[in-house]
Amino acid sequence: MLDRTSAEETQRHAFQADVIEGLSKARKTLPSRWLYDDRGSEIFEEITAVEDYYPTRTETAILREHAGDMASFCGERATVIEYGAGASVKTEILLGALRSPELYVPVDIAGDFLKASARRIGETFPDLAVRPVVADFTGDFELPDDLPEDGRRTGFFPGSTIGNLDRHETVSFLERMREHVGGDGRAVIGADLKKDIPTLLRAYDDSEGVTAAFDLNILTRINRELDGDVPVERFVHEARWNEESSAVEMHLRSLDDRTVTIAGRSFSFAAGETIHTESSRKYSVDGFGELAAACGWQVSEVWTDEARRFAEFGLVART
Ligand code: AVI
Repeated sequence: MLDRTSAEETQRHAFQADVIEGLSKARKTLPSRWLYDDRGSEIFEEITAVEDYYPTRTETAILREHAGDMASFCGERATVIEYGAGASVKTEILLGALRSPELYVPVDIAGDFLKASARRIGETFPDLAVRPVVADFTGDFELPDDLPEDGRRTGFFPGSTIGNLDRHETVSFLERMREHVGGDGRAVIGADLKKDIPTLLRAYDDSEGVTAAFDLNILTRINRELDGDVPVERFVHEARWNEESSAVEMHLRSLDDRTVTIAGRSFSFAAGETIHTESSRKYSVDGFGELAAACGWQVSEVWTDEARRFAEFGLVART
């Protein structure tokens, strides 16, 4: 395994390469995963508690209300594979409802974070075996080959993180998950549903300014880690609806014509030009079903809230 310093160095190089590539494009863009440095992750936690940002509390309520049905759906002696290990409360709701679960396999690229959440789950559920896997779940990776044979496998992907993947990543992800769970497998996936545009835009440009701080933090990160001179206060956060991709987009808009230097390179902005920092796709129940069907799944259950803001999809592997 890489030691901490070389892991950080590798990470910094990848960040620099993505920033240079993204800001060199005619339409400037940055991969959204770079929003999550320590400060970004902290601000994201704050977002989940903001009144205008409905997804987290809505999904948590759906999980609480339907945990018993979800447990039946997963079956007895289940192995649960969670893609991304960050959703502590949601994970605990599902695991707590399962009947004699066999094993929990959290998958996350952040080794320290993964270890901490695996330890916490182990303490909360002392009878449950926990087998963390360090991997980037948006790429190909293998599960340990000695997972239990009895009991079904369920892939768990809450949080509507699926909405942050592009079309190609979403398809590969659903196909990979299908392979991981095998013939009799299941999946429980949280996805945010299409709704009126003002509600969507408010969720991504909240009145408390927390999402704006989250978005702008990527510029602070660029200045700190890549020796940049971007005047953060001369950029503003913006949320836009993109009908074609059915996504809310976050952008950072430059207020002025300016040239900035990052990692020794110059990048020019026209006043009003933006950097696209994230897309958050919103699904219809039918649209999600069609996508899942194209990736080897069938929608069996749709657990949703009364206002149908958010859905937890129960998928069955098609054989
Ligand atoms: C992590 N992800 C599901 C969030 C979302 O809603 O797309 C990220 C986020 N960006 C701004 N607010 C929340």
